[in-house]
Amino acid sequence: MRAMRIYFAGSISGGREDVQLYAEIITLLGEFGTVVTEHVGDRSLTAETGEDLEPRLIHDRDLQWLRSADALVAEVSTPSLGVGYEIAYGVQLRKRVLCLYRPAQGRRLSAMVAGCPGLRLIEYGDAEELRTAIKHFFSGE
Ligand code: 6K6
Repeated sequence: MRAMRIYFAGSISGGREDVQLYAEIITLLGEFGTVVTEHVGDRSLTAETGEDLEPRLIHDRDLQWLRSADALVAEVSTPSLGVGYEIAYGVQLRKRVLCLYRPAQGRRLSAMVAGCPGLRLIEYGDAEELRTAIKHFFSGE
């Protein structure tokens, strides 16, 4: 049986404040399958420089990876156009979609994610809750 392919989505142009957290989530996801987007947790990929590739190539490559994935896991605490776009695409393709959100004062998750029936949304506060949410999602609970 081939390993599950997991597409992890996290903010790049939207801001890299959570990049360390993305790297930790990618490590956790590695217990359940192959993460096809490990670069999202790479500190050297910044909002200003990004990857040194044409936007069209990034777009087509990322959507190809998403089509080939079994599940999409998105960290949505930092708002990102690209992550929202990937979530919509994953939902349209009827992929399994998990959105991870850390509530904080002064911000609110977009209703387009919070109200989407095609995904699982988990709110978490610490690393333990994050781990539990990911474990439950991949064990089908
Ligand atoms: C240009 C400017 C900053 O970064 C870039 C290009 N680099 C990217 N390389 C790989 N994937 C990307 C890149 N930019 C966006 N993505 C995809 O969109 C990733 O899969 C992320 O999950 C998501 C981030 O979207 P934005 O809008 O925050 O960049």
